[in-house]
Amino acid sequence: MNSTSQTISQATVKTTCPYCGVGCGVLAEQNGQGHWSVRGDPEHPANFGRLCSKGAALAETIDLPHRLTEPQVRQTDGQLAAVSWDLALNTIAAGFRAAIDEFGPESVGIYVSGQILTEDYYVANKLMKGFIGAANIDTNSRLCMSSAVAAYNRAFGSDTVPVSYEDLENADLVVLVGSNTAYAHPVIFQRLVAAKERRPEMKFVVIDPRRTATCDIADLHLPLAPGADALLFNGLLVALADADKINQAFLADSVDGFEETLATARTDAPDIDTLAQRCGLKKSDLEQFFNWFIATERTVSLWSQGMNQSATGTDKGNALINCHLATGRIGKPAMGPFSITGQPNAMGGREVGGLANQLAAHQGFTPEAIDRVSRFWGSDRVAQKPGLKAVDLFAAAGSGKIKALWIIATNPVFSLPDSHAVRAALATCPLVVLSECVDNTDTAAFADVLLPATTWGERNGTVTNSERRITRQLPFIRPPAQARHDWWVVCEVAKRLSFDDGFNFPNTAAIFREYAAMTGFENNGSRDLDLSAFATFSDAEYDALPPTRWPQPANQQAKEPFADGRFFTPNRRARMIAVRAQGPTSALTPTYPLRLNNGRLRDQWHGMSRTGAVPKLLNHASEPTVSVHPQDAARFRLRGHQIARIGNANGTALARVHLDDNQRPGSLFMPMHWSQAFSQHGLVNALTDAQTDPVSGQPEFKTQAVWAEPYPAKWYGFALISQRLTVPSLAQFSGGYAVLIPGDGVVRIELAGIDAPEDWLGWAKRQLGTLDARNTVPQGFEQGETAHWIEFADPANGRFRIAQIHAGQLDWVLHITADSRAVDTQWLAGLFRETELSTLQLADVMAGKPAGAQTDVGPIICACFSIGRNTLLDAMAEHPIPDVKTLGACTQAGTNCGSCIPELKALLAHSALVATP
Ligand SMILES: Nc1nc2c(c(=O)[nH]1)N[C@H]1C(S)=C(S)[C@@H](COP(=O)(O)OP(=O)(O)OC[C@H]3O[C@@H](n4cnc5c(=O)[nH]c(N)nc54)[C@H](O)[C@@H]3O)O[C@H]1N2
Ligand SMILES: Nc1nc2c(c(=O)[nH]1)N[C@H]1C(S)=C(S)[C@@H](COP(=O)(O)OP(=O)(O)OC[C@H]3O[C@@H](n4cnc5c(=O)[nH]c(N)nc54)[C@H](O)[C@@H]3O)O[C@H]1N2
Ligand code: SF4
Ligand SMILES: [Mo]
Repeated sequence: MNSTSQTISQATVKTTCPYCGVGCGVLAEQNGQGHWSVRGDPEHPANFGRLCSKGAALAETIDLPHRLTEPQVRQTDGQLAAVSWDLALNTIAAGFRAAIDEFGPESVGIYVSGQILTEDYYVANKLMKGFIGAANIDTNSRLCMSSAVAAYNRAFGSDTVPVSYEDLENADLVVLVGSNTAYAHPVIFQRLVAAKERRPEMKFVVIDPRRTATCDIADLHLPLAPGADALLFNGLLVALADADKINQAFLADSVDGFEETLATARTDAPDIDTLAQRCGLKKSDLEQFFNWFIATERTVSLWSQGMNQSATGTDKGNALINCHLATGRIGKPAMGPFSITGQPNAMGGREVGGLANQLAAHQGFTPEAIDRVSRFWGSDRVAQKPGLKAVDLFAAAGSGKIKALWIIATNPVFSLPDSHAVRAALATCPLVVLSECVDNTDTAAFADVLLPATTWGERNGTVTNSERRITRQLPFIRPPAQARHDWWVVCEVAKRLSFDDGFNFPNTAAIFREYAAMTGFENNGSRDLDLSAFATFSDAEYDALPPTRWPQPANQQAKEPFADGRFFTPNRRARMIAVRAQGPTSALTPTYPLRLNNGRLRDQWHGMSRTGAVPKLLNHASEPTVSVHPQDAARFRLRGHQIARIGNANGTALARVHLDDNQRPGSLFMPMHWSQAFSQHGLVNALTDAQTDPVSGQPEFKTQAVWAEPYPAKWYGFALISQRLTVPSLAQFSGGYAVLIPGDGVVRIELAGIDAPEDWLGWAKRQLGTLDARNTVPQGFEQGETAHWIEFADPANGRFRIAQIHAGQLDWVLHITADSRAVDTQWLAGLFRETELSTLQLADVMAGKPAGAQTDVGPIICACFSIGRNTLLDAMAEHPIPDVKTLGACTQAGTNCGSCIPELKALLAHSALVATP
């Protein structure tokens, strides 16, 4: 870097966070030493400068470990070998061509992701539906909010999200349904907290079987029975009708289907007592919710996976939308039904047509749309009917119907339900192509062709957030030499399939222009999605595009959808959909007596390929846990911090027990984040059924019936391993519990097992890698170097401690105990930094604790400053601390991104309770 000063910022690039659908603007800034840092873009209308813990740690993910740097093709010996791009592309094209020629276009498929850019999405969709000529392209958004898409389409005739973040802030009542906003959309949550501070009369209702961190702002929490949402909203519709709150004028002018819908709702909700009992709620709570909804015109109902991830998620979405249509609370400021998107570009994918049942640019498979799209793309091969949805696409790969499958920016072995079936399908499919930026995802093991993709910080294109706002992602670092943009790869394969004409794009600006033109093509107000104002953008205008909400029609004023009471159905009237509530598909039985709920943690992103690389993001939760209500724990003999085995006919999982009275009794919660890359047996989808919603095809993830029992571990332990050594593969510990926890310079592996080895020293040397001259020399060491071991053994009590030392430094430490206790490993990890360990320090290693007065900071609560529970409790004991602000002033906790504020508040409330006699 040619720096003029060490402190002056050399470059600032405005881009967008690659994580959630809030779509926060990020400023990437380079200092004089060439280091990049990030902060929230104060001008971006999604976040106005805020970032959550994940966004704030983005700079620490720039050098991704396990980065995939070369194209690889599986050889006849079964191993992947690096090849040239030309060879990799030819292999894909030849495989696709052979399958299409022999078995037709429906024998190939593409599975994309809400984490690619709109331009990538557009060309992938164009290739599959426009030129290969079948619609077997689907996206992981199928697992995410396809039920909300289907519900919107049924109600409005279009997939239009009719609410903005400003509407949310200006509402008088916000109903959060099946959404843990505080963890999953933290910046929206922060905006809501700020709105409530400005207008304390604003009300929040949280509808979730668990009491989540989001309940921190709840005036009312409805811990409803899992899956009971449609009942609840049918009941609400009845209550609205009985309170005479139906907007008759709006119904007459704009809505069909009211009478039938209300009559159906009444069968589900004959009276309030029955309804409360069916929903598993207190009657008084239910009445309170209904009364607030009845009384509050400016109401936004926001929903996400607690409703969508269900075999009846579409009906649930419509039951909620029905209440807004019946009251006319839609298309006006501060009200409406708001399905929030999960991934950064889930919305962009919906726009271009990334879902198999949409053709392109919000057009379905009607004869007129097929004709229009054919003329626009200049292709006579456009797909004539919807293709296979995600779960069916993989089932077809398993049954041999799909011969070639290209997976881009998603990890289906981790994220699809019934992962055993997905593995079997990928093992069966003759050609599996995977475009990834890391090489160690669970899906990578099944790839026949592995392509190195560029990723955040390197990519160039657009994303659309939850409120339909398009923002640029701009590159600011150079990708690895062989990494390529996904759009480029798709176009290269298209050309090798001889579809040259449609895919000669010089850059993403050209793709964006074509896509914008398509949205306006023969539109004339007939379709909601219209970006034709951008169709004539120069490259420079594209680069400078400020965050903008659609529609943006050319030569016309942009109008807020539905403001005129007109919808996109053939008769321009919205439709209320009569739905009968149904329970979860997976039945509770004496064998499977518990419901397994699952979802997000605050600091992790899905399969952790990026967030798992940041040690401080692993502090808040570093292992797969299962949260259990104390009543259930007693019933199933589960003890806190020990390991539970959870299972059903699909498989089993192991997770650390977390006793939690925020759980609804009868229901367990596991985070969805642990794939095999990070834990041997922590994968939730080893347990989930591939049951899907008949309308949307979205799987039912959240209500699986399972059993739970104590894992009969005979030993517990952990290994700390210096990153100078090759970290052993978790597969070596497949017999037991094993979780990988990357740290600063030291990797921790948490372990537990049933069979204890006779000789722990021998086991440790085998499992952890030795630096023994008689064995092979691990990476980073020279032949002939030797190490030595120190050992403490107390077999009678099942305690063993072993350390390998080389040239005065720790290589690894293994601690084994007979029981399970939370052990503070921070001080021990610190010893790995010592270049010449003293005898005293070695004695500490063997003693298992530091001799000096070291403090244990406890479980980390504030990820930004790594502040633990004990530090916070000490501060509260020392000073009078009335609120989170004071706590922040004393300890720094919560003063950066603010994601931990709900937990800080809970801690303060808890300590106040304890202090009150
Ligand atoms: N930190 C973080 N944030 C993320 C992500 C991430 O991986 N990490 N992923 C992003 C993505 S792609 C998505 S889709 C979103 C998801 O965002 P959310 O939908 O908010 O996240 P989840 O934790 O999956 O589920 C939300 C809640 O649904 C509840 N729930 C379960 N069953 C029911 C039910 O029957 N009824 C109701 N009403 N609630 C129920 C669960 O208890 C849970 O608290 O998050 C996005 N943001
Ligand atoms: N049990 C259960 N299962 C679930 C859910 C749940 O709540 N419970 N939620 C579901 C939902 S809502 C979602 S969205 C899915 C998410 O599931 P996945 O999509 O499988 O999760 P990610 O780990 O985000 O996978 C994205 C991958 O893309 C790679 N990547 C990142 N950027 C790029 C890029 O620019 N190009 C390419 N080619 N690759 C890139 C990353 O390294 C990462 O491995 O999980 C679903 N599965
Ligand atoms: S809320 Fe957090 S994860 Fe979501 S876009 Fe903003 S900074 Fe990124
Ligand atoms: Mo998602």
